[in-house]
Amino acid sequence: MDSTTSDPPAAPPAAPPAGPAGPDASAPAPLRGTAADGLKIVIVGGFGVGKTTMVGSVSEIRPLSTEEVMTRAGEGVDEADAVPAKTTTTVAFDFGRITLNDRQVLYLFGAPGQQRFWFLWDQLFGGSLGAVVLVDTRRIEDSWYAIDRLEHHRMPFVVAVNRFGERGPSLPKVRAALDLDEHVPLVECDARLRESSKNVLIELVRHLTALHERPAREDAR
Ligand SMILES: Nc1nc2c(ncn2[C@@H]2O[C@H](COP(=O)(O)OP(=O)(O)O)[C@@H](O)[C@H]2O)c(=O)[nH]1
Ligand SMILES: [Mg+2]
Repeated sequence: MDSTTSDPPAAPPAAPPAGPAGPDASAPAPLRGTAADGLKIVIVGGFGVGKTTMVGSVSEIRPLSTEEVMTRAGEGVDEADAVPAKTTTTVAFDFGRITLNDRQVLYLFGAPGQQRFWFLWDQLFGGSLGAVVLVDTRRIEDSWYAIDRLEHHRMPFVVAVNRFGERGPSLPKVRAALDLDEHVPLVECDARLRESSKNVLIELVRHLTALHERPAREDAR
């Protein structure tokens, strides 16, 4: 993906502002003028599983989110009953950014979870390096569709269990319920926490690296 070429030219290199508590996501963090490679990662999973929360916690810019207040029009269409605390919903996608180094920038896209927006997913997958599937253990089956689409597109992914403060089933039980291949990483996370969300992304990058290196190892045999 070469999405950085359309940005205004020659913005002076600027480090993201960092306060005592680290980078402030609400402060402007201009894209470095040296940024050349835009790497894209998508975050998918069922409705209310924490996708918008994860993009928001880990992005260095205030995430662009097309969040709208839910209305009666969604009743009986979206599964709002399963997520009573949820008052807004993503109507297109969430967008966040993380600067990796002077040249490389990671773009995060959170896909809308409701079934009526699923047609957007296949386009969102185009040009992506890999994906994070978020799972709420109270509604594991809501993430089946995401895994099905990713396998269809042969897109590498990791699965992150967002616990919502509940103990829920163990990771091996979640793996069995999702019928996950043993090589697919499965990790715990709290999407509200920056460090935890960051760890999920690091797990995905490790997985991508391992997949990249595996054919070379097999050739060497
Ligand atoms: N307790 C708890 N609440 C969370 C967690 N992650 C998200 N939430 C809340 O769950 C609701 C749904 O999250 P949201 O990110 O909008 O879900 P999305 O539909 O996947 O984008 C919001 O009210 C969040 O504040 C979590 O790890 N623990
Ligand atoms: Mg959302």
